[in-house]
Amino acid sequence: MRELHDNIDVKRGISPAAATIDNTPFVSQILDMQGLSSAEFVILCGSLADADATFTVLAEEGENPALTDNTAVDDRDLLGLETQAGFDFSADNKVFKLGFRPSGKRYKRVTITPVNNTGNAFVAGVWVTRPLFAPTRNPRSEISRAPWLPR
Ligand SMILES: [Ca+2]
Ligand SMILES: [Ca+2]
Repeated sequence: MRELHDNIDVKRGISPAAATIDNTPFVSQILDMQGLSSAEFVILCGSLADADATFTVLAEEGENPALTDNTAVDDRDLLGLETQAGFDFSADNKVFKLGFRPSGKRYKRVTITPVNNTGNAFVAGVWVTRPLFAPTRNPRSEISRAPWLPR
């Protein structure tokens, strides 16, 4: 099965929401990498109205489900760099991606932090993951509850 559909699982990253008009960070849902061979965080920009704002991307990980033990993901465990996934005010309607390799740390999170933003900024995100087992279900994989996987 080489098609994408049965080989990926998608999860909420950053839901579409009212515009952010200050420098409040966009914080993703925490991804659980158990049962996944890799994951990609996809950032979708809507309109970015500010004239000089920049948006930096930070990837963090840990062993605690709430990431109370968060540390920055080592660049070696990323596919592409956080700087390549970052953007500025001119990135209206553009899409960016940042890949995660299995690093030994189970939980992942992406934070997008605006600087100099006072205009309306719309930013959303999705986790696109590759489970160890296919086919995956739609809309949500039940892989993590599969009885043959370690708890
Ligand atoms: Ca813009
Ligand atoms: Ca500004």
